[in-house]
Amino acid sequence: MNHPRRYFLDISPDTASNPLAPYAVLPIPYERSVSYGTGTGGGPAAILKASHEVEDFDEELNVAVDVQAQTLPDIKSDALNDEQALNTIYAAAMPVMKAGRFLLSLGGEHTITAPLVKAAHNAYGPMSVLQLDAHLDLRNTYNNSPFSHACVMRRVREYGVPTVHVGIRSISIEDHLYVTDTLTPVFPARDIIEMKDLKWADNIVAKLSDRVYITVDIDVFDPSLVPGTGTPEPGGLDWYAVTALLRRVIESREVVAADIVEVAPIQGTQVSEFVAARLGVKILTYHRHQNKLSSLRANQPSSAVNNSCS
Ligand SMILES: [Mn+2]
Repeated sequence: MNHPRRYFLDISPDTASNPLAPYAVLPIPYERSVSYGTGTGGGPAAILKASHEVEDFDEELNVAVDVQAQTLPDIKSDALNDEQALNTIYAAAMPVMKAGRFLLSLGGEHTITAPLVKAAHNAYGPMSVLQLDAHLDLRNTYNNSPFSHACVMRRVREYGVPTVHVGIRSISIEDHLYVTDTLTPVFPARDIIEMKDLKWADNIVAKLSDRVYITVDIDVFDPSLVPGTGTPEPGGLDWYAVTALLRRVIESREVVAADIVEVAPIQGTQVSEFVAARLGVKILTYHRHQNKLSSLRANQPSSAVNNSCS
């Protein structure tokens, strides 16, 4: 494919290439252990393209979307073995995190989260990982590989990083025994959907340490909203549940980095990559306004908007 390089958000090329911007976006088109549908390698480019269609105003917070984000070069790993590829991801993430910049990584399959969490943990210190996903990904190996997307959270836990799992609705016996043995917190999608208020989100936040890395497998959403993913599962969360949780977490914890993975574009529809792009923008916008989130409510004029319009 010979299209020009795309940036995250429809912003000036100067900002999108500024290595001092407070936010950085890392496209990681890594696809090798997919076990069912294919196409996650095309996820990052599709998300970048879709991000140009996201409006410059946040309808929930009533603020301009004025996130200064540098888009880093794609991680190219086709010529590398699994271990080398993951080391390359680690090496790209580390300087961004060492500089204290917020890194949003775009996958690619879920495997990429392991080196990203390792870098965050080494750069920032103790933290927990919040996983939004249909699946636990806690198997020790899958298809004879420890690098499978189905094992990524097991690898993360081997770094000594505790994990909290949300939106889960597809569990292997091995996953089940592991979370039971280790008392790992799991919040099934069914329980969240049946809750009448946002107490479920508070229960999740309570399980997180002060510092948090967020990984969003796009299959946390119901496949009626996001059909373009490798292993779709019925019974997923909707847009408002996912964004309410992310808002609550970013408001009350130090979120240092995030990723959105497993987007597998389907020809003829853009909804999957657009949801991912919109979610990425939401995460960055929540983070940019984290100190004011509790006071920013929908349908109230905010000083940020008034200033930008005056
Ligand atoms: Mn999944």
